[in-house]
Amino acid sequence: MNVQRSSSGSAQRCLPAGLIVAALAAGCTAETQTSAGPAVESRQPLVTAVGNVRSQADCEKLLSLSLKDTEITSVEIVPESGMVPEYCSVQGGVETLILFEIALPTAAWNGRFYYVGGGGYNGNIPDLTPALARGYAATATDTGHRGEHWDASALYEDPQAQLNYAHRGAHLVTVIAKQVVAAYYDAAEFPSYFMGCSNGGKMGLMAVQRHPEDFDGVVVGGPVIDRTGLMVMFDWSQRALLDAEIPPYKIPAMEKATLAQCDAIDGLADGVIGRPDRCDFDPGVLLCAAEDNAQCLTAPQVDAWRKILDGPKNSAGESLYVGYLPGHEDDYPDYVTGSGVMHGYPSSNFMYMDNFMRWFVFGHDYDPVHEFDFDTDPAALDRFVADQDAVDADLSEFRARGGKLIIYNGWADHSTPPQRAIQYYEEVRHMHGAETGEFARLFMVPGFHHCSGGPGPNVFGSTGRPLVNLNHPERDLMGAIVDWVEHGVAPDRLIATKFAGDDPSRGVERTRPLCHYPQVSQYAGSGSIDDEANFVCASPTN
Ligand SMILES: [Ca+2]
Repeated sequence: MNVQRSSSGSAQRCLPAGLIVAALAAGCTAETQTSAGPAVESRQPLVTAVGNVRSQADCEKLLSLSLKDTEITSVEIVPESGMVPEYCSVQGGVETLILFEIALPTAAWNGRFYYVGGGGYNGNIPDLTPALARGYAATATDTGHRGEHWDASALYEDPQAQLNYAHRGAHLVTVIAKQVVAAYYDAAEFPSYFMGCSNGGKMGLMAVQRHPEDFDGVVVGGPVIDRTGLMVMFDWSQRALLDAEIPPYKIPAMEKATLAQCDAIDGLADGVIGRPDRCDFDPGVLLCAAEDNAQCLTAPQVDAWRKILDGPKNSAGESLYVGYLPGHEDDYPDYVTGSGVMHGYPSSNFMYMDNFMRWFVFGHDYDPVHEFDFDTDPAALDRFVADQDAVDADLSEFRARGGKLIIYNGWADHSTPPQRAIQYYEEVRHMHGAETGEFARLFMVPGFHHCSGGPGPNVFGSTGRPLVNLNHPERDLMGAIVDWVEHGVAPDRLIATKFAGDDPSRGVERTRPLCHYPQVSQYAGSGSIDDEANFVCASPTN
């Protein structure tokens, strides 16, 4: 949809006639939705309160909707619980197998639609709570198959299921869900949003590249941009660890070594590595001088870590994909090194790679860690590029429709490598030129792991994070994308919060700005380094 904007950038969008029973403020806007956590200032209210209470009968009426290739199998009113308002839950399937839930707040709808992206190989319907708590009518799908997030076995030798998983399932459900939202609220038009991380980030990129009409605003986190290349990279790191597993008890020494060398490069020795891309770290600094112990790495372990940082190469030394950046290796056991026994299995990178290689590419009996040939076997993945990779940098159609895209990636992401997100954004900038920032912006997050956690300020409304500061235009990604789409205010910076012990109830420990790439956050020279107000976003000086 197109959203009208005034030249001053203030909100001009009104909800469809008949929806607005109670407008709580002048014009079309009302009070910002109440959110849990520390109180914060809000630059301007974003969420329009809609006072039209829908009844049980309105919910049940949806059972009789006639929708293309779609059956609605059940509806029920789910009572209010904590931050989640009462809603009408609609369950069903497209083409009988692409299962979905659509959640429709009965009284607290903010007038917007939100597709919640799913992680891994999806296979189950993601939790809609984060969307409901923000006031959205929301939907999500299992993308057409059932299974644990790491399990791709249901996709074996089934091109249609693979296509549904890649992007078709989410698109079909988006189309259907919008029709259900329109019927339930009697709303002709409403803005549509997407947010997801990891595979959910891929789904967001798939949408802007292949179904640019689906969403007005898309938030993409830690995206699996090209699954084929990433799986080769994951295989490479597991191969590297095959005869040199790195046990969890050595991880603190690795973290200490990278912090010692890389922390201050960003201008502040503050325990957070802001420019890992500027740190020329060599694992050789940890080579054991004498006996192997927890504070050092054996020569094979040093070699394995070098390979993990370098990324996959063929025998001619040609790079096949980026590697990881140094810093904040505390998540290595989860993502890269696993338990450190059984050759490092099972890290999540191993699980996703092993499932892809077996169930998409080579068959059940294939052992990718032992058998993959980095000279000849990458070509075997080429047949999956067209459907499974989201690498198209031409976003012209999405841009022309007025769509806005926010991408974020942790600088300390050890699943989807930060350098790949930068490469993709640079490709988009190359395609769209100096005006790229008018519709697509990238935010790199210091000390942030894959989609969540990490020693840096790590709460800014991303997928799977504590539900605080909801809909705030600078502290909540959904607030930021709405501000951009509906108010024309592009996010120059976001504000990320580090809570003590990563527990919002224990209070704020530090706030920092996240800057619109290629700008970086720089300390202004005075005041607390734990207060974002004392930082500026500026072009990098090194
Ligand atoms: Ca630092």
